[in-house]
Amino acid sequence: MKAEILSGLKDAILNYESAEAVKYATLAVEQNIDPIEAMEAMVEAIKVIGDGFQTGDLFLPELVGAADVMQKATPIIEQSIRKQGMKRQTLGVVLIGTVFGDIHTIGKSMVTTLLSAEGFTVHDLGINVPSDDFLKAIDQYKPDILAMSALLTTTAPETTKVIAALEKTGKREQVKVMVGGGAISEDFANFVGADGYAPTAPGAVNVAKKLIS
Ligand code: B12
Repeated sequence: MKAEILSGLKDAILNYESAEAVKYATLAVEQNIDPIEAMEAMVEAIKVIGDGFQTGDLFLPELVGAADVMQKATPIIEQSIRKQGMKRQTLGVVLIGTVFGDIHTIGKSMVTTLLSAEGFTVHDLGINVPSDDFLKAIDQYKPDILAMSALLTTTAPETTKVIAALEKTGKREQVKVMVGGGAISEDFANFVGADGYAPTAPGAVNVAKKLIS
C-alpha cells in the first residue's frame, strides 16, 4: 500500500495530474505514511521534470504544469507535518525568503514547514525578496537566523548582496545566515560567508538547531 501511494504521488507529478496528486497525498496522510518520505517522493519526480527541461526534452509548460501539481499536493502533506510536529516552546526565530529575481517557492516552503513543525517561529517573506526587504524585516522581527533560498545560478549571488548589506549596516553580528536551494552548494555557502548550509529541508532544521545552540 505504502509503495503504491508513493509511486502514485510520483506518477501524478510526472503525468501532470493534479487530481491524482491530491488523491495520493490524502491517502498518504490517511495511511500515516511518513510525510518526509511523501515529500521526498514528490521531490524525486519534480527533479526528473527539471532534468528533462535541462536536456531540452521538456519545455516551460511542462515545468509549470508539474510545479502546479506539486503545489496542490504539498499543502496536504505539510498540514500533516504541522499536526505531528507542533512543539510548544519556541526554539528561535527564523526569517526566510527566496532571493530577489527568483520565484521558486516549493523548497523554501518545505524548509519553512519543517522548521515550524520543529518549534521555530518562522516569518516567511515569500519569493523575489529584495535585499532591502530582508534588512527591514530583520529590524522588525529580530530573527536569530536569516535563511535564504536560491534556485537559479543567476540569483544565487543575491545572497552575497544581502550579506554585504548586513555588514554595511552593522547587522551582521545580530543574525546567523543560512543559505540553500538548488543553486547553492556548500562551497558557495562558504564563499559568501554564510554560517550554515544544507542540501535538504530536514538538513536545514539540523543546521538551524546548531546555529542557535
Ligand atoms: C518547479 C520549477 C520551476 C517552477 C517554480 C514553481 C514554484 N512555485 O516554485 C517554475 C515553472 C515557475 C520555474 C521557473 C523557472 N525555472 Co525552474 N525549476 C523548477 C524545478 C523543476 C523544481 C524546483 C523545485 O521546486 N524543486 C523541489 C524543491 C523541494 O527543491 P529545492 O527548491 O532545491 O529545495 C530543497 C533544497 O534545496 C533545500 N532548500 C531549499 N531552500 C533552502 C533554503 C535554505 C536556507 C536551506 C538550508 C535549504 C534549502 O530544501 C529543499 C527540500 O529538500 C527545478 C529543477 C530542479 N531539479 O530543482 C527547475 C530549475 C530550478 N528551474 C530552472 C530555470 C532555468 C527556470 C526558469 C529560468 C525557466 C524559464 N526559462 O523561464 C524560470 C525562472 C523563474 C524565476 N525568475 O525564478 C533551472 C535553473 C538552472 C540554473 N542552474 O540556473 C532548473 C534547475 C531546471 C533545469 N534543470 O534547467 N521553475
